[in-house]
Amino acid sequence: MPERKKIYLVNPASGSNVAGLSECIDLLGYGYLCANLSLPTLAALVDETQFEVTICDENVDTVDLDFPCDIVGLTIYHYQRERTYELAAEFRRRGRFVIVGGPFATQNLQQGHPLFDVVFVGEAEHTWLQFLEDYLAGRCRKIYDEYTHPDIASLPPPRFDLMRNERYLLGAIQISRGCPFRCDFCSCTVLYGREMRYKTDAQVLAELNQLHRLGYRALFILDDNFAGDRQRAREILLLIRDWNNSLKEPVMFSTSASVDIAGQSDLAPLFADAMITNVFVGLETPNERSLAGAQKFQNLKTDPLRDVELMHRVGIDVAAGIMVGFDDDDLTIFRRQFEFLQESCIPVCFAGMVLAPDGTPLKERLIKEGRYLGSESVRDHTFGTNVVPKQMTVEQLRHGYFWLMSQLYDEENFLVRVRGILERFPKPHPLMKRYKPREIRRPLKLLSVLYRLFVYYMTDGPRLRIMALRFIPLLFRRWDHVATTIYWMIAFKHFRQMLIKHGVYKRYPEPEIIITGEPVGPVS
Ligand code: B12
Ligand code: SF4
Repeated sequence: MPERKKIYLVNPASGSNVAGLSECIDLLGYGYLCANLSLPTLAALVDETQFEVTICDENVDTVDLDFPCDIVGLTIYHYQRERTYELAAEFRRRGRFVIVGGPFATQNLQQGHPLFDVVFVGEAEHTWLQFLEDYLAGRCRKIYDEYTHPDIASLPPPRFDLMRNERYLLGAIQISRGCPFRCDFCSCTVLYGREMRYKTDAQVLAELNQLHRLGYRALFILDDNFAGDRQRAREILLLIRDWNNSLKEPVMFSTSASVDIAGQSDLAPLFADAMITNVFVGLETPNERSLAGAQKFQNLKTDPLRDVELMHRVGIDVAAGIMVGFDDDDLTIFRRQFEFLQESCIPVCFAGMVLAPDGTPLKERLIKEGRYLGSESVRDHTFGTNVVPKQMTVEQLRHGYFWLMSQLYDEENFLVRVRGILERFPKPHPLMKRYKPREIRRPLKLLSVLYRLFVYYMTDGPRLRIMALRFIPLLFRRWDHVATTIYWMIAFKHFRQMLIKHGVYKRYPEPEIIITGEPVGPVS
């Protein structure tokens, strides 16, 4: 039998970022939030009699530049492109055959790139198999493009076994691809289409069981809009609920969904029953004209604050995504957003400036109107923008945004939101009685997390010490939610550190008073 060809699949480091909770992951004793599923998904399709696959995720491991292999496969997302280019250059220098795929390749490398022998454009389930066949036959193309969206209902479970599972906080599972909505700033629909594609019940169960066997007790359903098809979402929620009920040690989930799930009377309770208790929703803005301008009509058909409250009342910890700098936003938006979020009682808010990703209708419109600043400034998604807003200057937008962030993550304001949600939370779900986080099997690790958190709050200045003291009565009042409250304390550390890193953890004058458009520095 001929020797198997060796494939080394590498996910380059993503760098610190708000969405990945990078500033608190070390405190929790993990390397990264969750795995990216592109490489384990492709690895599962490989014929093992012909190829041997090794996966390295640089977020949790060290890349071996001299790894003995025939093919190096890199994944490339926008935020890791510099690192991907660096690695590609190193591997090429060592004479390796280097291939690349992923959202950045789909949107920016359609014509190929001198650092890569092969570029994959689009979702690669079909083209990957074609490439492997061509490689063995010695007739590879430079570009493998796929402009249709493959059916995911026949995919084998991703090769989770090739990942360093002990280094991820959450296990990752993808149940669907696509989103039916058409928000003009979103690249998900550009990449994965508007038609919802779901895995079958059998696939979902196989993946859940595998992740459970690997020891995960917290999973991230990393779909863009898991409830995009309400009927299928209901079926899957029931499936997960029953699966969870059958387990001695159940699992907690987080995912993303549109806020209007709460308007469907049975859906939010079903999420809670399935133990999907952490849901990210794109609230975006309280400015209805901005929602309409961004084509986010689903948020207009509902009352977001009421929906959030409904979710809180069934025990779902909502995390909010919001943006400032839409065409219909003027300088009053920053305070409006702040008040809206305080009223929402959502502790964890991911706020950003409006940004136009590649391939989106928003980017096309901005280019036509001469208001697109170029993709380079997208380097940092959370603290950057590539949009010239209509009703303020870029400087005013930045300033207002920094003001908003420093208000949201002011100790007192954060506590107000935590208090609010705890008042709304019901008793924990009965399954929680059987819930044992992974850390419980390593009590020393759990103790060291608590110790590091304690040291952080006690030694990083008087404001944090006072905050910690004010958390104590909350912990006791809702002892039944002590773990979630500690999670918010950890998340607060992340946001605070992120703001400090970006020089934003300061007091800014309120944006209404900025009228000159000149850069305005923080006040002490
Ligand atoms: C989970 C996730 C995260 C996790 C991290 C996951 C990780 N370890 O990297 C968290 C929550 C931390 C996160 C954060 C962010 N994310 Co994110 N995230 C995702 C999400 C939901 C799933 C990724 C995944 O596993 N997909 C499943 C796989 C199977 O799909 P895929 O990667 O596209 O792979 C297919 C093809 O692209 C191709 N392919 C991919 N790689 C390769 C390699 C080879 C060799 C080949 C042949 C083919 C190939 O084949 C695969 C099968 O078809 C995607 C959206 C999505 N639906 O994919 C967004 C997504 C990747 N995120 C995105 C963004 C913008 C962000 C943030 C910047 C958001 C923010 N504002 O802060 C941050 C930055 C993170 C950072 N700096 O690390 C964008 C990236 C856009 C781009 N052009 O690069 C996406 C696509 C969402 C979107 N809006 O369009 N994210
Ligand atoms: S609902 Fe979310 S995933 Fe769907 S198009 Fe809008 S922003 Fe994108």
